[in-house]
Amino acid sequence: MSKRALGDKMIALNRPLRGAAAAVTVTPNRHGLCKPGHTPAKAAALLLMVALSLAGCGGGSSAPPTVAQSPEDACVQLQGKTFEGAVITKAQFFPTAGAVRENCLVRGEMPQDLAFEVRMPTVWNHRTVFMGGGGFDGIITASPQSPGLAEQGYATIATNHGHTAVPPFGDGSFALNAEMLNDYAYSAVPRVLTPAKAIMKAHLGSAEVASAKMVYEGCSGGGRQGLIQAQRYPNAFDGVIARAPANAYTPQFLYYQKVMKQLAKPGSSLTKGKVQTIANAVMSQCDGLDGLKDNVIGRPDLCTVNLSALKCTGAESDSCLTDSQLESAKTMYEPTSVAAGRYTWPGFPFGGESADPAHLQGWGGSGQTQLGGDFMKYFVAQSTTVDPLQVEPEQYISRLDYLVGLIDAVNPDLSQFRARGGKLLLWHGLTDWLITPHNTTDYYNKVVASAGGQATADQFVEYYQAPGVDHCSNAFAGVRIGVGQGADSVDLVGPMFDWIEKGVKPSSKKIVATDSLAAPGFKTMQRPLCKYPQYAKYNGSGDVNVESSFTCTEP
Ligand SMILES: [Ca+2]
Repeated sequence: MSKRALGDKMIALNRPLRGAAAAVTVTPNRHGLCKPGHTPAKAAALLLMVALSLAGCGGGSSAPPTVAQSPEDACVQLQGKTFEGAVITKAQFFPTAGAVRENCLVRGEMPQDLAFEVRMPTVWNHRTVFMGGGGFDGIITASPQSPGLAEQGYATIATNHGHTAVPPFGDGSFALNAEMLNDYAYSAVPRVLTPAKAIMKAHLGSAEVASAKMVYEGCSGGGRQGLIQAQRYPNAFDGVIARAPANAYTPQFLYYQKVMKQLAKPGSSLTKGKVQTIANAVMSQCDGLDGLKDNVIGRPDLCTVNLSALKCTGAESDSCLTDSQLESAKTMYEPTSVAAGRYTWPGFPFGGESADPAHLQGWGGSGQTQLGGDFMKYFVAQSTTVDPLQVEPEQYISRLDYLVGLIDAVNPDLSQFRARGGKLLLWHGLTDWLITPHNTTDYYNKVVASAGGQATADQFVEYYQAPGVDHCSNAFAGVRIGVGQGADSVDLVGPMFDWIEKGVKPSSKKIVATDSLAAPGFKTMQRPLCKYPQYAKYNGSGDVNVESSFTCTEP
């Protein structure tokens, strides 16, 4: 067991029981008897016993001693039970596997097709994370954005958001069903939360669960869901971590359609070689602006590239662009305005250009075409047969306005969330070509303004940019998907809980990100993650793969 895991275990063991009249710490043992202090050897049965034995311990109650169940028995007996309208269709016990703690995984199902899972470690660290999904959802994720939750004893909750689909992006046809669309847009998380908490109370202990903090963390569509919670359900979570949020949902998809339309024009598509030509020009002109040539553009805000210099002067080749191809590049970078400015989408910064059609993100990649196509087809036109490129937004203004109100999460007024002590962390990769980091920067600036200024905002919101990081991560299912060569893996859950439990701001401590999947020829790197608008500046000496060689610096 690692030192950290051991520490968490001891914290769990030493935590006073929070039951009625529990004035002194008492710990039930395997036989249901009570005594001061704790017995580490009894850890496996301890937390389960808490729920069963509170009435009989410390309060002078005459309730009889309770016979202990094994953690496995306590888990599987949940099968078939109903909690707050959710039926338990699976209750499976997992023994310790490597560093992953012994846990109980429960699946709950509700109408129409809303399903969720709650994973409860036997030795719980008294912290719960609701893990967000992404794309069109439809699957229950088992992958946290912050690494190591199962190893550290976090309880986790996740949902399919009201329908079943195939990864990675799902299928947008569920949007033809109004109830499923509502679940996806905003209601799945609060609907799931009630039975999930009831299950946790039954298994982990009512008082323990009631006193524990809960955080939502998600990326992309999950980042949007996180912001929905902070904006519309301010009491649902103590903290929200929104990574690369798809919160300006409707304009984002209108941008995708605009790109698809541009690339479909005769002579306007961009070969992989041409995009690589653009990428090479950007990297050669902008990499060093952050003080270190390392294939990571740390200061895209300083990066300006004259794309017209790439115009073909002789025969067309992959090393130059025609006028119509330059127009395609401009469409990618520049802000989008649809329906005379009714829907706007900020452009993309330089860096992260990628054109492999197999990529999930990138210029005209499958992420944009599938998500954008299904949005225009099923969400906007509500048709199974229409060609997405033929759906003219101007003809669907009322429907688009409805979708903005239903799905988008752009309200910067977080005063209720702030008033109840809620904290928000925003994070975005700077080579993300599915959702522009400018969108998150814009939202952050609006939240700061709405809060009345930086000093007030600093009390409850922090924003982090991750240079050289693609959409949510540089890897998907263990495979490198984009061009990012930055440090894409970082634990934000730990810093968030320290904030909401102890009042320690994330920015007051060093947060270190690492490269989850080093590219061939590149060493695994560490970089400090810096609170916006700071950036990680190379100190001028030292190993460039070690975080101590960099200092968070004001631009
Ligand atoms: Ca650099």
